[in-house]
Amino acid sequence: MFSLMANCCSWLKRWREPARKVTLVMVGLDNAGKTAAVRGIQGENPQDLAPTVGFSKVDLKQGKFEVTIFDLGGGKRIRDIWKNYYSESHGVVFVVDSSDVQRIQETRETMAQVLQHPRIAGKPVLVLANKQDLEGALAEADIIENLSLEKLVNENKCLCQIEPCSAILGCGKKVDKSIKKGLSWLLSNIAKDYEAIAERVQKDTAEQRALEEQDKKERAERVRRIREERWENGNALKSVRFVSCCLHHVCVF
Ligand code: G3D
Ligand code: MG
Repeated sequence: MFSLMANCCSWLKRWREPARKVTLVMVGLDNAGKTAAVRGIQGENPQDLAPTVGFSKVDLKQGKFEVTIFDLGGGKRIRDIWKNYYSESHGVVFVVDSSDVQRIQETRETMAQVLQHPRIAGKPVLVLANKQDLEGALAEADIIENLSLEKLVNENKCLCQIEPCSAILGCGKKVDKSIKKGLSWLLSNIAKDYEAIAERVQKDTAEQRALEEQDKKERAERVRRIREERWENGNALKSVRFVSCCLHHVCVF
């Protein structure tokens, strides 16, 4: 009887809690299946895809969470923008193409760079070992070994869960259960430490905005100076032309 009342109280407490806003960054090499996974979670056809140019932002509701997912382009040249999204992220979804054995080292190096970043280290990470439906796809244990996942997450103090999955299996309610399970794991681990992560997100985001603002001012100042120099040079050139024109007239007379 007592435990029933305790359960009711904790359910009531959770029910009255306000919705929590969570931002996730979804990264991984190009072609890993990030957009397919996010579309499946969103309830849209995961096979109806175009390559991600830059990034796409997806807002969805998951139980008590209002989730924003930044699905970032994974091409080598665009990976440099990922760090711009780290400060506002509460957690990470790293998608791996388990069938692409040739690029597993590149995946390992990329994952190491993400987890080592000071604005990511310490945050929870979900690894989706995607494309398990393809023949020759690496199994969970092989992925853990090839990515040195245990070492990586221990060194960077990231809670981590790996889910072997297939993003093209279905969408909405029919999305691969492992993706659903992984997402619930990630959200519940963020919720457990929500105040601390949210405080960090707020501080890091404010710092990043201040840096961006400073950058913007410096760039504007540089442009102003270049324009000023050009204007001065232009005027100097006009004076030279004017003087040479006068001299020419003097000579003619
Ligand atoms: P990205 O966003 O990480 O770059 P995409 O990757 O989601 O755009 O997916 C890249 C390609 O992989 C797509 O095929 C997509 O259909 C396929 N794909 C994604 N997930 C899976 C999966 O679990 N299994 C299989 N077999 N294929 C998957 P196309 O042909 O459109 O390039
Ligand atoms: Mg994409």
